[in-house]
Amino acid sequence: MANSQFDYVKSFESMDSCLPNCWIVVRIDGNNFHKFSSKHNFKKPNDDRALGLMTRAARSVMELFNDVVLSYGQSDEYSFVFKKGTKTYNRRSSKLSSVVVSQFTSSYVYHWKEYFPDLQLGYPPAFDSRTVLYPSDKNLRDYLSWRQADCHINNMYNYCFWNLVQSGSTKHEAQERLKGTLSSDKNEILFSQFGINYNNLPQLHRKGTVIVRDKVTYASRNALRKVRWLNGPPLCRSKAQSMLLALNIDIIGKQFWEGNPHILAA
Ligand code: DGT
Ligand code: MG
Ligand code: MG
Ligand code: MG
Ligand code: MG
Repeated sequence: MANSQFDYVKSFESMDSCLPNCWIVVRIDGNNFHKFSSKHNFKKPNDDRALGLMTRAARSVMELFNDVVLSYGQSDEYSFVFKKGTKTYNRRSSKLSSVVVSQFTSSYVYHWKEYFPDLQLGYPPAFDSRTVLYPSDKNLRDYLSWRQADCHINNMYNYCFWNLVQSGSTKHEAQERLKGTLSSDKNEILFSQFGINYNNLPQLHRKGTVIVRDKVTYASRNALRKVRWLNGPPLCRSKAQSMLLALNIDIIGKQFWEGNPHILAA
């Protein structure tokens, strides 16, 4: 029924193409994961199975979209960075964010059993999604730094909070104890009360996870040791399938970016 009397309704759809020449970031975040993590007895403050499943789902997104040059995840969120010049879906914001979050969510459910073999999924989880544009490399790096700093701040708070609770404080008392404390105070609580040296806690918890593609040259040999190949070791897959690396390293400092200049050059 081409050119029918109904065609005009198409014009009500709004154009939502992302501005050219900007980094496109799609961030997904678990919807009410406070409840979801509690219902599935996630380990506190970090459940490595849950974090592993998040990274598995992020890998699916990067396998679907070759133009995602980097992704960064922590807690119940992942950010996907599309290269500045991507033409995927004509840069339509709603199409990008909806397909990313849909692929992520279905993968999360699809792979659940591999990460929680003894626990049935209690109900279908949902994730929200948004698209944000960053016009400069500095803006993009600051965005990623913001997310990694958030990971650090929450992680430190949560380690203190749950150690206080596990050692007999009520949640209210733990909250009161931590109110107004600085990072140095929390370090001290962890060390003197619980014998925990914050800097020795797993990098996965302190830094979150950054996923990059092959071609990666390493900022340091140190970083190389922390590499986890997500889809098999290099050189044994066809070139068509890109190799994805998961790293639990600092992305705030310049070392990561200077060691991997191709990411911002994308
Ligand atoms: P939202 O995003 O506004 O729908 O609400 P939530 O509840 O998802 O809140 P959000 O995203 O700010 O915080 C993430 C929640 O997920 C927080 O309650 C802690 C929980 N969570 C995430 N990862 C873990 C984990 O590894 N272990 C545990 N126990 N909880 C986790
Ligand atoms: Mg959430
Ligand atoms: Mg929230
Ligand atoms: Mg969150
Ligand atoms: Mg269609």
